[in-house]
Amino acid sequence: MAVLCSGGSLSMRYYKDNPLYTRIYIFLTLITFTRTNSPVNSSCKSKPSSNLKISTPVYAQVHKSTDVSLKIRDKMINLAFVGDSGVGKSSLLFSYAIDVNPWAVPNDFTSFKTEVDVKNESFDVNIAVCNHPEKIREFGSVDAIVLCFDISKPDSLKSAKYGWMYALRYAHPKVPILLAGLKRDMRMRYRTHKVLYLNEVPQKPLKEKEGKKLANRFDNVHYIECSVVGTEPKTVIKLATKEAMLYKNPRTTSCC
Ligand SMILES: Nc1nc2c(ncn2[C@@H]2O[C@H](COP(=O)(O)OP(=O)(O)OP(=O)(O)O)[C@@H](O)[C@H]2O)c(=O)[nH]1
Ligand SMILES: [Mg+2]
Repeated sequence: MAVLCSGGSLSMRYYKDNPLYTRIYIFLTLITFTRTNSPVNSSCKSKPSSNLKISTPVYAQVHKSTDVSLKIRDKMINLAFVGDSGVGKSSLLFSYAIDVNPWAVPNDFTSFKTEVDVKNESFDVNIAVCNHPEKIREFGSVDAIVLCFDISKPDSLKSAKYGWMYALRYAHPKVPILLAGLKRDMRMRYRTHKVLYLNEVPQKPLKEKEGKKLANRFDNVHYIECSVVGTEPKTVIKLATKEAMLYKNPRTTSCC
C-alpha cells in the first residue's frame, strides 16, 4: 500500500526494503550527479553555443610562427660534393676557387667556405667533399648534393647510380641532387682526336642523354655537365646553391 502513496518517505522506505529498487535508485543518483558536475556540461552551461570561442589549435599557432621566421631567410648553405676518386671534384673546386679568390685557395679540397651570389643575394656556402659513400652520414645537415661522375669513364656513371644515388637517397631522401658530368672537354677530344683518345682511354665518352636518363629516374635530381675550363665550375656551384636555397626556404624563394 505504501507504494501507492505520494509521500517521499513512504515510497523511499519501500525502495530501501527492495534490493532491486535500491540498486536502481543508487544508479540513477550517480548518473544525475555525474551529469551536473562534468566539465563539458558545466562549460556548455556557462557559455551559450552562440558565444563559444574556439581557441587556435596548437599546430596552427606553430604554423603561424614558422611563417614569420621564414621571412628572415637562412643564408647559410651546406653543399656536399661527392663521387668516385679521380672524377675531378678537387679540380673543379680548385678552378672555382682560383677564379673567385686566388688568394684564398685552400690546400686541401676536403672542405672550404665561399660566398655565392644568387639573384643579387649573397649566401655563405660551406662545401664538403667526399669520395666514399660510407662517409655520407658524416655530413649531418646538407642542403644540396653534387654527385659527380667522369664523362670519359662510363663506369663512373654506373657507380653514381649503384654506389651513390641509392645511398644518398637513403641518407637524405628529400635533399636536391645535382648529377654532374665532369670533364666534358673529353667528348670534344674524342671527336677531334679519336685514335689518340682511344689509345689513352679505352672506352667512348658517355653521351649527355645517358646522364640525363639516370637523373630522370629519381625525384628532385637535376642534370648538369661541365669541365674545369672557364666559368663552368662557377655555374655548377651557383646552381647547387640555388637548389639548396629553394630547399631550405621553399615558400619565400618560390618566386625566384
Ligand atoms: N680533361 C680534363 N681532366 C680533368 C678535368 N678535371 C679534372 N681532370 C683530371 O682528372 C684527374 C683527377 O682529378 P681530381 O680533381 O684529383 O679528382 P677527385 O675527384 O678530386 O679525386 P679524389 O681526390 O681522389 O677523390 C686529374 O688528373 C685532373 O687533371 C677536366 O675538366 N678535364
Ligand atoms: Mg680530390
